[in-house]
Amino acid sequence: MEIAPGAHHFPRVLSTEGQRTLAQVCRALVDGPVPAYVPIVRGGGAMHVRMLCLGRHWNAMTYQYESTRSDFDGLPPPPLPPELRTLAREIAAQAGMIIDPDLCILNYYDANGRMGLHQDKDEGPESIAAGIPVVSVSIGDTARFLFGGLKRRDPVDTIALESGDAFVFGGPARLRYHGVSRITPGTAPREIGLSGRFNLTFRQSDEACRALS
Ligand SMILES: O=C(O)CCC(=O)C(=O)O
Repeated sequence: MEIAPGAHHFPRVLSTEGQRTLAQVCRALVDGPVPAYVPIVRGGGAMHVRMLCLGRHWNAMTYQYESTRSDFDGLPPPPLPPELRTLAREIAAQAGMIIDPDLCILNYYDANGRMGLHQDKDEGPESIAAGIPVVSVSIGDTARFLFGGLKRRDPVDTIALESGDAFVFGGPARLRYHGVSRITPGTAPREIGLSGRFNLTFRQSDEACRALS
């Protein structure tokens, strides 16, 4: 379903079994040796998610990617698992887009989880100018996803992102504002054994663009 030029919502790209497997992978990662944490942003406020970056770390103080978590514990982020990279590539292809992601931001939302309207613009000028998409995959509780325009004050569409859904925004939609206003607790399919919501956003940084060229 094309929401806007370059923005596609794919309901239930993951089967129930696929969601269950992904939930297990995400849980093992966020509770693993390099655990998810609640980032403090540069204004001093705490984010309303637990975050774990894979491949490269997004520093919430500098809004830059780096090889160690210098705003938290100094550890290198876990690598991006190859099967997740493949999943992102396949979903982008369904939208007619190409990505070779080198990083993923994995966020866990509890019942009070949310994320303010923002643009994803830290991946670098080359990646953004090329319109390389952000590929988002959601599992667990349904989120009220807000998808706006290129200016913060533009009107927003509200889209329910359910468990197993993907959302891809690239090309002319790459810099659209987006966020999550709320989670609906208890809406995750019972079979996947997850309370709350995981969202994974796959991205390709300029470093990866240069390595490929
Ligand atoms: O959780 C979502 O659906 C959106 C996540 C997001 O906007 C981000 O990680 O930048």
